[in-house]
Amino acid sequence: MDKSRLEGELAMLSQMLLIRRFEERTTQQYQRGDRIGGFCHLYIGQEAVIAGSVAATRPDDYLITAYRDHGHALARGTSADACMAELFGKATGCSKGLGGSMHYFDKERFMYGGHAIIGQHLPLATGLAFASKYRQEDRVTLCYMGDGAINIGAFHEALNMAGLFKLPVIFICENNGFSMGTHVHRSNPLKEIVNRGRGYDMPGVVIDGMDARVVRDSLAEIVETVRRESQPYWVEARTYRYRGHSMSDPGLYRTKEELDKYKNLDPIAKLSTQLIDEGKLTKEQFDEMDDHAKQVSTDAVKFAEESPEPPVEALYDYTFVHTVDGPTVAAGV
Ligand SMILES: Cc1ncc(C[n+]2csc(CCOP(=O)(O)OP(=O)(O)O)c2C)c(N)n1
Ligand SMILES: [Mg+2]
Repeated sequence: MDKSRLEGELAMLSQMLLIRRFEERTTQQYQRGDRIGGFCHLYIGQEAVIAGSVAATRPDDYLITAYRDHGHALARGTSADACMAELFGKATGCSKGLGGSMHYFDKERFMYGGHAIIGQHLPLATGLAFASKYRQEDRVTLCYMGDGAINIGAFHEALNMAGLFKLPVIFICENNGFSMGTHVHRSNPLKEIVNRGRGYDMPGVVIDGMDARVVRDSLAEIVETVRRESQPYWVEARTYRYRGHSMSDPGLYRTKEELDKYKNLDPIAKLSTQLIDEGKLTKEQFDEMDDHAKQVSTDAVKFAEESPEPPVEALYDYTFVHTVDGPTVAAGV
């Protein structure tokens, strides 16, 4: 394995560890009850999808996702401090404390959210891809969604237009088997979700979303095609979330056997074992990486605790109002 490939794999591993440890700290802080308000959805188990994608793309490719967004921001390089502070509703958060868990945003890193309404962000992804094509930039847009999004009207409008205008967008369905407690085969008639792109003449592939190397290699090829040809692509990444839908979900709709089966496919264990078996990483080096991820996450809690609340005047910032005698204006920005 050449040096840059190894560095890339170590980066994927450290991103996955950071996401995992960050979200474990998040769980502790959420359960205290006095620190993190609103809904909070964990990405634990799905980390290989974003780590592999980031390894296959450029930092200036557009990225947009749904509300299970902590991993997407962390892997893109938004600091754990800014991510934790956002959960705490602090002014130093990546959305200035006004968005919370479901609305991370980092324009500097071309991360266009964090969107809470299912399927809402798909037309935005089509718009981002349209913008880059119109401006003759060679960016691709990565649009992540859950399996629940494929039954929403906006999904079909967004894919239709992306297909019609041949836009450079990769729609990635993170199929974790469930929309809240509803199994994917109880919410749509398709035997294979990968076939959903066919109606829009999009090539589609199924990838193993539990294996970071597979995600990286598959996406690297797709990204190359999409960038070169300017065309949309449909990807079904099969994955699994280990935790409940949100913090308040006891997850009674799945069996212990099912959970155990997927725990054996853990993406962090998979990549670290591969690297250790190949002599590219020692157990001690792995432990050091893990300790670092834990420390960064612990430090992020401290940073969030010590950060200021947004000022009261910020209440109307980034809010759009319609005036009686004029056009829509942004208030307080
Ligand atoms: C339009 C709309 N309908 C319903 C909801 C409530 N809701 C929140 S999450 C969710 C399940 C979505 O599941 P999926 O798309 O598979 O994403 P996952 O949670 O598995 O990541 C639903 C129905 C919503 N946010 N938006
Ligand atoms: Mg799902």
